[in-house]
Amino acid sequence: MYLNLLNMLKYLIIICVFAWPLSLLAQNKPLSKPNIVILYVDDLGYGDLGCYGATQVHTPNVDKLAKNGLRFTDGHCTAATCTPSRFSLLTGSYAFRNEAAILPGDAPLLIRPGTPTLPAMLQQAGYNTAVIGKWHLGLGNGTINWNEPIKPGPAEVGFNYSFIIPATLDRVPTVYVENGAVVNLDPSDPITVNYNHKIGTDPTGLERPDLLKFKADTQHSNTIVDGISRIGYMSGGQAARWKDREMVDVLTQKTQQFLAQQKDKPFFLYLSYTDIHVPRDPHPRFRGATKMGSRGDAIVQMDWITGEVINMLEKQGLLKNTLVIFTSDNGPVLDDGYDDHAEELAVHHQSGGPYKGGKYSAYEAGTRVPTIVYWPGTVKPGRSRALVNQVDLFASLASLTAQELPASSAPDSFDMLDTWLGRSQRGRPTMLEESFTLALRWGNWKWIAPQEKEAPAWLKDKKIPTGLGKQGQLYNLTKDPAEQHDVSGTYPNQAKKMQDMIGQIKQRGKS
Ligand code: NG6
Ligand code: CA
Repeated sequence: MYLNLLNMLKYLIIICVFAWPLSLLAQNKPLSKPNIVILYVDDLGYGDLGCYGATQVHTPNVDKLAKNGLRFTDGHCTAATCTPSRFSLLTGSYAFRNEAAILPGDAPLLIRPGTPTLPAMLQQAGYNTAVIGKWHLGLGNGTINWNEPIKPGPAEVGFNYSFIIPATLDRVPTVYVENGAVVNLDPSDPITVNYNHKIGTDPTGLERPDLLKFKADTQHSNTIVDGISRIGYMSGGQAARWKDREMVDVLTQKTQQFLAQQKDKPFFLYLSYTDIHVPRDPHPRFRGATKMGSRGDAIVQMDWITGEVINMLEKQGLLKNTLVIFTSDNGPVLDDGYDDHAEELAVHHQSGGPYKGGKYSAYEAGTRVPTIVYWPGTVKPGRSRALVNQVDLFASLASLTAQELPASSAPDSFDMLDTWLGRSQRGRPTMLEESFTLALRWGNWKWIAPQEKEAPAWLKDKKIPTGLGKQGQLYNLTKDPAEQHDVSGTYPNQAKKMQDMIGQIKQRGKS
């Protein structure tokens, strides 16, 4: 009798031990492997959306995501420029560890194949992965032959499918690359690219300003493609060259194709918009959508494509099982090399919201960007003030999909899943902000490290406050969110402590 009871107890325990995780799994099933979509805008500032206070531009589609999702007010990309932020997003590592800086259009791949990456981790978790849009992380191993299969590239760092522009809208080669091959390449008209000297017979902006849609500064006055002079020289590939005004529809169509093919596996889509980076030449149907010229109209175009993607997910019945993260790669910039009147037309618009600086800047608007998480039925609508950073998406999404990260991977990425999904208000205790110097957030304290090096000459000509200086600066963002009053003189110990903390982050792996 006694033995029987013991046996029964044993079975009960066995049943419980096995059934409990199974029941958890069943409960969590829709949670553990949702589709994941990162909508990554180029150069969108904190104040550029209606849901973040803009009044001169209407962004109903993104505003809807914010209204029905979780809107962060202290969400950051890791750096105030593109390549470093993208490097961090995909590797979970601060960019300075790899000296990641803005790359030319013919630079080699910055992420070494074999490096643990967010898409590779998701592949491991059973996802089909894709990147569509701007890449700007380099391609190939050295000198790229654009007329042959181009690798390593997205495929070698974890993407099953890629349809990219290699660098930026303002850099050659101005072609799409699909799964490592230039789209529409005519072998009898091979592509050559050079970032040092002119090649081929295409006119440059300096030679033929009369051919230009808008004037440009010297750096942006090399080969003219589609009426716009670019950075760098290019010859050949006439049939392959993109048309700026058609790009939004090309990217929408590619996204549609990718989504339509998804059936059995969960998918990860990194949709990397080319808006609202310069040169801003939106489709004519968006022209005049705002009174802010092409920068405002590009924001409306960006809002449109966002709405299209959400509609596609809805039509396919995927919304409830798709985690959408909408954010930007760096803060805003108005004049970035082309004479598109962005500055003079933005008189009533604060592209950085209440924050100082913008793209290239160590001040808050350099990295504090719109950040919205949308997952109907799972993420409760609301607002979060927690300090979050894109570098944590790697570890957080690994946690969501139950993947173990090897100790050596994603050294700066922390599992902040509960915060990203709004289940917790706990933010990062500390966080680096990378620009031409390093800054550290520690709660609401902000320290901008002293920097001996000066800003590049082209940046000095702009009105952007970079935050660079031989003296460090300390701000209390609770009292002074716009970083107007440097209090390092009043709190020298705090300043020293934070400078030391930057030193420690540089030394150690995990920060
Ligand atoms: C800068 C370019 C700027 C932009 C930026 C990269 C000059 C003078 N300025 O060097 O126009 O292309 O690089 O932007 O060349 S990012 O968003 O990709 O980081
Ligand atoms: Ca950018």
